[in-house]
Amino acid sequence: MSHHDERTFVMVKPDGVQRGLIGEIVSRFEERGLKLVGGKFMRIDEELAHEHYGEHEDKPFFDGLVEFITSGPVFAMVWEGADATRQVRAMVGETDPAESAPGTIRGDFGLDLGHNVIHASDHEDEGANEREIDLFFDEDELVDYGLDTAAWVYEDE
Ligand code: IDP
Repeated sequence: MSHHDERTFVMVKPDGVQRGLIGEIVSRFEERGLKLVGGKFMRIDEELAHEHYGEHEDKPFFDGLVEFITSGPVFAMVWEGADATRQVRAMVGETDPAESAPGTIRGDFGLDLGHNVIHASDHEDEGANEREIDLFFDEDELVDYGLDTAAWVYEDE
């Protein structure tokens, strides 16, 4: 089952929480066949925001991004499945909702680059998924269990 166990980090941002999109977003990943292994409703503090978005420190939008991501609660999650990081990014869409195809989460629920509803680990940034999971979750917050539907989602489970 080893190639079905890739994990990726996903977070409904403060705009997504306020707009009541947690359930819709969780449903999409469940329906795809991914397995939820961690979830946390939380508020991001200044320090965590700087760590999470450290790569954008020198960008003009950085201060606004930190202010936004700390402005209200987020719903952080870890999802597991075959090729999970790349598949989740495909479901999320482009960074800019205006460039995102209908059917993607940002393409269906967003119009504005600064309020793009969801974060998901970048599959093109090697190890970003594991780094982000470690930043947001302790090992004992990730739940190890079997999902009975896996035998139907995967041909070779
Ligand atoms: P990603 O979230 O699709 O991985 P990143 O390039 O890592 O995109 O940017 C992180 C977040 O910073 C984006 O999701 C978006 O909310 C915000 N952001 C990126 N570029 C801009 C910009 O040019 N103006 C305002 N906000 C931006």
